[in-house]
Amino acid sequence: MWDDIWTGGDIATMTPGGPLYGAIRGGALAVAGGTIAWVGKLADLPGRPRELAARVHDASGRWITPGLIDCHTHLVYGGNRAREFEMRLEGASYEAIARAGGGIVSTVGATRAATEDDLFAESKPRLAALAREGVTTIEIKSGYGLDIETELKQLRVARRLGEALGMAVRTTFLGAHALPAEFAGRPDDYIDFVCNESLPAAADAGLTDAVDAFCESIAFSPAQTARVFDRAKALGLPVKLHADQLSDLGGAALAAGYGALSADHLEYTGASGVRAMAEAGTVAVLLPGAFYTLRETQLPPVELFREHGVPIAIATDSNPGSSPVTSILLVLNMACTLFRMTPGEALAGVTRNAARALGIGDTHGVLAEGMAADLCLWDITEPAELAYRIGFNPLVRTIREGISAV
Ligand code: DI6
Ligand code: FE
Repeated sequence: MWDDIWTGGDIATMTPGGPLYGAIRGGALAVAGGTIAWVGKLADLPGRPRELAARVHDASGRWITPGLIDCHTHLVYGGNRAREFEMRLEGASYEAIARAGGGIVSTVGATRAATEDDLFAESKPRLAALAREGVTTIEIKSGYGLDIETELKQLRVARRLGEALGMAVRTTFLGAHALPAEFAGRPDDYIDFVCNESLPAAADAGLTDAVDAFCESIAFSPAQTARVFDRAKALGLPVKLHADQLSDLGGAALAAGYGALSADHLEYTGASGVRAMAEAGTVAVLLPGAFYTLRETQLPPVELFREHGVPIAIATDSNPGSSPVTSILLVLNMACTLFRMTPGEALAGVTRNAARALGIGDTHGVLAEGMAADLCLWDITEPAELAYRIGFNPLVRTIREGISAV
């Protein structure tokens, strides 16, 4: 006997290799103990729904997709940068703003100053906004603390938020995000601190599922990034990387060399980086919200990723500076409009491939027997509607691990 069965709807299973979206018209999906027990055509059910499950739900005229996965965010931070946005539009340069104490440094200040409860309260509406659009799993990075106490505070808040809103949260330690003022002019000393103190502290506390770094001329060099990755590997933690966002420092290839789960941004990644990612099975995480906000013109090499079979995920990059985005549906649209991805690729980018980017592809991201019963029910006539509309939310309900969430 199953717990629940959904009948009468269409199902975008997102399993690869078959029809577009892995679509099953007139499908049925059964859940037992929080995992998917059966999925297929209603006509092929091994009996009558009422005899097979304790509860039968009619999904008629609607589509069921996997719960959406936002695999790259900096969602937990203090304050905001709206005033800075205004200043830039009034003509102030990024450098002038930074000199006046703005930019990422101001977010570090506000995040350090916030109590744990304040940080939780400030961040919760952002996570709730994503939940209302069908996000059931989210990755949240540290990186606005840069000292041990605040990095751990961010990660604890991320975990608490997941419990409060019934979402799966994967935490990523991003100590190597920016150089804190107390290490001004001493980036290698700061990397020592990350490797020997803050990263081990996060790992010891059991607060981090992966390790990330910002490899860029305005952040950390490939050599410094490699030191952080060596330490992560020694601690048994998987890595991912902010790579080639503003220039090609070879970040994608560096990440691939460490067997990274993902390399993210990638606007400036060249052919050798793409090949290295293909060989390593590293997922390309594209972030159209940052591309849009920064008015970037260099497009990521989407066609090369396709040619080499590199899985493409997309995410909000939700952060106060370069991507103040809390809409996964808007990101689907941006991926299509700005990056010329297809709606099918975009949906795979927030389901199957996003799961792989988090190392949970064996249990999440597709609707198949044995996978987590994380589902969204949408009032749409075809899956492409999710990416096609702008500013419209057709979510009817979300189920996480078989239980009603939104
Ligand atoms: N890349 C970015 O664009 C953001 N962080 C990162 O690693 C910027 C974050 C910020 O401006 O607060
Ligand atoms: Fe980011």
